[in-house]
Amino acid sequence: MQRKSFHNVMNNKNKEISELEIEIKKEIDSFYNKLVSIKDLGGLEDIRTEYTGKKSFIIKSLKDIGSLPRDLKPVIGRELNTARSKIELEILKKEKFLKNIEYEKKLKNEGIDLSLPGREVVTGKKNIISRVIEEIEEIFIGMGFNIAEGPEVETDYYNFEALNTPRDHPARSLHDTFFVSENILLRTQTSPVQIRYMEKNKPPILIISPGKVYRRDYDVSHTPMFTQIEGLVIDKGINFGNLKWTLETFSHEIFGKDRKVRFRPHYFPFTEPSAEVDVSCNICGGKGCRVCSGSGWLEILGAGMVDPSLYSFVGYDPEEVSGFAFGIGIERICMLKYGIDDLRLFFENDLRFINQF
Ligand code: 2NL
Repeated sequence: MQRKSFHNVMNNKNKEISELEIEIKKEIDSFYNKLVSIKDLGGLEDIRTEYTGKKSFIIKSLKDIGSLPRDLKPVIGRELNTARSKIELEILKKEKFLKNIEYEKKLKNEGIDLSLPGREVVTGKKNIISRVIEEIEEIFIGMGFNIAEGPEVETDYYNFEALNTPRDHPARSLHDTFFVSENILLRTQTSPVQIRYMEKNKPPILIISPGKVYRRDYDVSHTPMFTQIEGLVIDKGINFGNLKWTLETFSHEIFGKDRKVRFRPHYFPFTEPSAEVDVSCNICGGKGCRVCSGSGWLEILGAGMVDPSLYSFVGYDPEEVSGFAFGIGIERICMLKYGIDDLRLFFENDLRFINQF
């Protein structure tokens, strides 16, 4: 119960000063009685308000002090202020004490049990395509090649024109191209990177250009985006023997020395002569099976001697230099290396697929 204020006590003007002091002492006693039973900070806030708030006995009495006889004012005023300081100090002490207890409790609850097993940290993994690109890059870097990169959005000129594929060339229909505008397109191969490189550099040239390429196709063996590494070697006296050695060496590094390699005549608009390169099928050992369609061979890349007519686009003299080029489809290499039978698996990002590697 909140007591009224000193004012009421003073209604009887003759009240003795000792009686007023008893009132103050009663208030302090009642405060101490309550304080000992306070067990938490919430309860402490309640008695802080009850004994030092605007409506508390002490504060109300201090306000009403003007109504006391002149000689009592300083004495009672001092006693009230002393009582107030005492109460405030006790509350602060108790507050510190309770906060300490709560902190200890919190520490205990949050205690770390070192015997518990650690939480698994889920980390990302490099995509299998990226890993195979890196593996292929290492092989060619080992042979002295440099890596060249370029834009995925290309001009018609660098993607087709400068690669011997003018608009009316029948080979254009081989690539279903994503056009951005009449002359801007998503590159269908990484050869434009090599044209740009030749424009800026003189032979000897020894580069590979890895990257994403785009074609309008979608089924088990085609996706609208896929990954390619093209290679280009140009110098004085480069011949088909150099091409054969380079690609045989590559095939053995990536698939193993036990695999046979063969070169089959083929056609590309930018190379002459051209070839496709096969490795012997590892499933049937070359006897013929479902994977190699009974042929005993698996196609892994296309290549050829750079058509001399290309040199006019980049200012090289075809009488001075010659070279070879090749193109490797990364997804195809991955499929053969890891026995993956659907190209679309690479792009679906199913964790069950990704986590296998
Ligand atoms: C394939 C075939 C090939 C090239 C790419 C090329 C590049 C320049 C000049 C001449 Cl700059 N040729 N690239 C040559 C032959 C084949 O790719 O089947 N790729 C998956």
